[in-house]
Amino acid sequence: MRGMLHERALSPKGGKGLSTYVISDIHGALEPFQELLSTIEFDADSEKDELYLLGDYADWGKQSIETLGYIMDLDQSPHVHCIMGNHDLMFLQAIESYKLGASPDMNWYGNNKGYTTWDNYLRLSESNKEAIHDWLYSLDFAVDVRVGEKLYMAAHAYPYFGKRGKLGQIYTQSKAVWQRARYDEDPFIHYHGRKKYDALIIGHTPTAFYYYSRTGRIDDGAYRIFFGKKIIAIDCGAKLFDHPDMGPEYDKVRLGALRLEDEKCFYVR
Ligand SMILES: [Mn+2]
Repeated sequence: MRGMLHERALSPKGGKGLSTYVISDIHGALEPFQELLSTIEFDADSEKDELYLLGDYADWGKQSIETLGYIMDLDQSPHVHCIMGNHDLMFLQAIESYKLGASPDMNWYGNNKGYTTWDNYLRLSESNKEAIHDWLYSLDFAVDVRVGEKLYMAAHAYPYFGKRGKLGQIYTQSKAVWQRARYDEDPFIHYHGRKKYDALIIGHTPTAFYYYSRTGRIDDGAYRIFFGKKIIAIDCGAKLFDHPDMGPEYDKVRLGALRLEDEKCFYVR
């Protein structure tokens, strides 16, 4: 569902209560994603549940197009909110180029493992191609989420505050999907508006990077949700699920969900 501000009360005590979940960087891992949704007992038809997906739905994983289709269906619910990631923006740019008769950018296709996405996209019917284009085009770059007393901004990588003229918009949108926040930074330092954000919730960078930045070492638990002073990082490395060749980290990566009411973390692998 589109829209910029969502307000949630805190969960009432007892039972599951109101639950606001964030998940990011699914990267074509459809079955783990479905397993995670059943782990958190997410019900897209319930007033009690809200789900924020912070981008990078496709690429890396083998089931990229299937994952997109599944999430596009989920997004029909008013309780599901999808944000743009850098991979989603690269895919959208590839589609736009294709419409003009050009090839997709090799940096996406190769370096960023968009090839399964693109090869399978080309096999889709024209109406399914158009549906994916329109959905990608509709994605927001950030959303405010209020849960109890706390105000979060959820974005793929970095804050986005909307229009600042054409160039400013392109620049800040690009930052919102690409810029790697540091573990100890206040990403709102240059924001001079009236809102008081408690934290930025992001995907984009596997959390092991943040644990390593903070402590100088990586342990077996490095692929868990990271809580910094002003950032909460939730990409636990699921993009490697279909890449056992990518080294020793493969055994440790997970797909995580965070419930904002009580900061409880859920994982599948
Ligand atoms: Mn990303």
